[in-house]
Amino acid sequence: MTTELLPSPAPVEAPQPRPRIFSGIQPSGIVHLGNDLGAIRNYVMLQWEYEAIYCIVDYHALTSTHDPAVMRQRTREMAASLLALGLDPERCTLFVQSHRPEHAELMWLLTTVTPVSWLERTPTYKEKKQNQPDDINHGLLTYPVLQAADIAIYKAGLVPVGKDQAAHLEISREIVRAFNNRYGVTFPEAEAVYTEAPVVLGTDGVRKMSKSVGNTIEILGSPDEICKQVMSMVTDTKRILRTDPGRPEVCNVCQMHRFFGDDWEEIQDGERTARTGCVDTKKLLAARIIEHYAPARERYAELMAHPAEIDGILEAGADRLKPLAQATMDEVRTKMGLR
Ligand code: AQP
Repeated sequence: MTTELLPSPAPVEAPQPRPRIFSGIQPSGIVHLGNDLGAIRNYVMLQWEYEAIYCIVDYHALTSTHDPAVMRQRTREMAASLLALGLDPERCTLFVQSHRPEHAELMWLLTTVTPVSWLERTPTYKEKKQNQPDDINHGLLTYPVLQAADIAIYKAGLVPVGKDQAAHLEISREIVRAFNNRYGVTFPEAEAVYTEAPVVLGTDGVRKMSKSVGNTIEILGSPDEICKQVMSMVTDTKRILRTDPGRPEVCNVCQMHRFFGDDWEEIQDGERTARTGCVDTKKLLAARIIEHYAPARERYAELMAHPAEIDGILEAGADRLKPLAQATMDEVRTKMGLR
């Protein structure tokens, strides 16, 4: 009788931790199409593959929102918007920046490795100086250091954002590099992750869609509001008559159709051959945006009717992050000679 050797059991592999990502969004109340196509779609998708941490950055918003009641309301609205658009608190951690005060402490420590000249050259700082000349507070200048701290405190390696954040993220990388050089490697230099629409143009068809410019399409607004905003969109400025052939490659309306339906080629062709007019293309886009976001709009209304549920999710998120944030702070304080 031969004795057969049993095959040795395959080594049991420990489950690999999912790589960590982080992103922040300001509690601005409204969510526009640029936020969704440029960033939130990635938040939703990446929560399945990554350990995803998403933060409503109220400390940042204090640089321009000064009414406490407005701040509270907008924070809740932003949380409800993100949840309505698909963030799942079972798959990701959603929390409010000020609920984890370690962000502010790390920011202070990082300011000590950050030359002021880096901050003064930030494009958004220069922009804000023009947009709110009567309120150039120090927070506007140090905004990128707080952003660096937001990402670094969780040692996130990837940051889903829109392209408008590229310069900020580059400064974040420089800041953590400066820290690592001085105190030893502590933080990863996080990389941006972009969607297929890293820059969504506003209804003017020229500038980035942005609340402060007032060229937004508010996706969770009423169908009437969405319709009005879409119908105000600037199309191909060289197409004067209905019979003029259009240039879909420069028409913002046509470009947006790419994300709402699988007949983009046909829509482009219709415009190119003047088979369809700009008004037709806009009406169709408005209808599709309204339809696409209808379930999110419904969910948003439900959530806003149950504020305690929203607050519970945010609180649980901040609690879950406490050990991680505190471990980083312990390490940083030790490395900097603070203990
Ligand atoms: N137009 C856009 N195209 C692509 N991505 C965009 N994002 C914002 N606008 C566009 C991305 O959305 C995320 C949240 O950004 P934020 O917190 O800066 O959002 P916001 O305040 O709503 O952006 P605005 O409208 O541009 O604000 P203001 O006018 O106040 O400065 C980020 O990942 C951002 O890249």
